[in-house]
Amino acid sequence: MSKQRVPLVTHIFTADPSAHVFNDKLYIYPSHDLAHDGEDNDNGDEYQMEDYHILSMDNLDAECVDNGEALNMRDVPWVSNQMWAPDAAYKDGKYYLYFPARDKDGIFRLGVAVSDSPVGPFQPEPNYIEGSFSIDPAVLVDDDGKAYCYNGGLWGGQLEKWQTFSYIENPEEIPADAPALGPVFAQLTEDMKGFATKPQFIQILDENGEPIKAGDEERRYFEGPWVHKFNGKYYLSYSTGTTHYIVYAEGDKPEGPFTYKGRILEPVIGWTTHHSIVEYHGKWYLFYHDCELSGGINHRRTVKYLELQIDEDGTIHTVDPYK
Ligand code: FUB
Repeated sequence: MSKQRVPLVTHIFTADPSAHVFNDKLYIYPSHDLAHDGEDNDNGDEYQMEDYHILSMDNLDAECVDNGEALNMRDVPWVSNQMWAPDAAYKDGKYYLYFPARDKDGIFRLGVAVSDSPVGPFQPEPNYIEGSFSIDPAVLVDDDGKAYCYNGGLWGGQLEKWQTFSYIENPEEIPADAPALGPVFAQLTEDMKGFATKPQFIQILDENGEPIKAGDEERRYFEGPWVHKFNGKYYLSYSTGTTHYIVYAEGDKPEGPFTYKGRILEPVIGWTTHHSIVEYHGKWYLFYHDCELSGGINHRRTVKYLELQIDEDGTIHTVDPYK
């Protein structure tokens, strides 16, 4: 029976799935949603996650296995709370888990932890990645072995506070007709544990080559970047946040610029939408989450997947998650 569009696991709540194929198996690196008594707010205070559980599937028909706790915030010296959406990468025999969390000053940073196994346990580096800020790391290891980190999120993800690359506690709102912010791009060092280049903002352009504007909420970047390669081109996909779409843009280089192409996923049940795109046995899959199982509780999400249709020219067909 197809497991498409149904929760991959139901014994814990999982979100923000970053899917990868390692050794011909599928590994999913999700956030682990926990109960929260407070109100939902624009700061994301309801997302109080403390650890990561890696999911795996021998193939798409196999059971999805929870491999247990792979990293807990109590073991990461620089973290105070909120371990949000992670990603993972493999290089030279080691697996790297990248994760955002608040440091002891309440500022979101990116951390890295290392393991010999794709499911951990992961050994965290003692400090966050120097020069990192904001949330939602996604790492692409390119065909030439160079690795790139994409990241950033508005509102609770604090990206507006870093618009000058220095921390501003109370930044001015970005005018609707000004270029939108982010995402952030940096090349990783050879050892995968630091930034080799200064973080820079990626440009996302419209069909006329003009930057997408901050007020263009159906197309502007909000959070949750992902980059996949298809026929030699780079495809940056992301959440539009307030309008709840997953959209994508196409580029010739890993650092962009990227030109907006269209919508991948219509809104899911729940406020957030967050995805990854992976090729497995010659087909393309979208991993995503929604709040159907919890009846719409925003911080109680479950990870699902569905097959994507991608044309030869890279065009991705829009999917309605419930049709
Ligand atoms: O899971 C916490 C946050 O919600 C993630 O970092 C965002 O992408 C959104 O899904």
